[in-house]
Amino acid sequence: MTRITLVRGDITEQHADAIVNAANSSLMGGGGVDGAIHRRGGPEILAECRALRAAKLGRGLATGAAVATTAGRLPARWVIHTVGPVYSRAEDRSALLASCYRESLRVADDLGASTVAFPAVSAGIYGWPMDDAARIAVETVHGTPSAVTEARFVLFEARAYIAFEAAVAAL
Ligand code: AR6
Repeated sequence: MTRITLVRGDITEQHADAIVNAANSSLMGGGGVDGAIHRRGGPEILAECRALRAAKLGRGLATGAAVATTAGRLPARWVIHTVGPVYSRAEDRSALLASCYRESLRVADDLGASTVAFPAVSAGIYGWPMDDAARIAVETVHGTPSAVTEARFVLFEARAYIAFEAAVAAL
């Protein structure tokens, strides 16, 4: 049974076995959480991402998929990179967002990670409305069987924390 916890803060400072990165399919870094993780974690993470691209992800990491690297100088042991969908009003991409959380938990199980910190995937640069992003995140983690003992949502902004609190209360 995975316990869901919420904290306000910066995911790069989290002491957890793994932290999840809201990456893009290139795995070559970007803004938001992705930028912060590569900046604070140092060049080792990017070097591993390059190696993964060269070895088995020639076309990049698909939306909804997840893959792990070590965490360089971060307190966590691993970074699980996942690619959220860009929000669209025209098309329902919720299944892809749910897949990010399911696949990240699957990778965490493969690694033997018991504590995993998640950001609000897709709810920043990718434009997903926060309440909906929070509901999908919380319901998916709650509904996914895994050996992870703690899934910690690390929310940067007050409005994100409030949205996740409401989503947990609605479970
Ligand atoms: N710790 C925790 N949460 C954070 C942090 C942090 N250090 N920094 C930002 N957030 P985003 P996305 C929050 O944009 O929407 C990148 O360029 C942020 O306030 O990081 O999935 C990638 O390379 C928001 O609530 O991820 C992709 O191109 C949430 O994390 C693209 O952005 C997610 O915001 C991915 O966009």
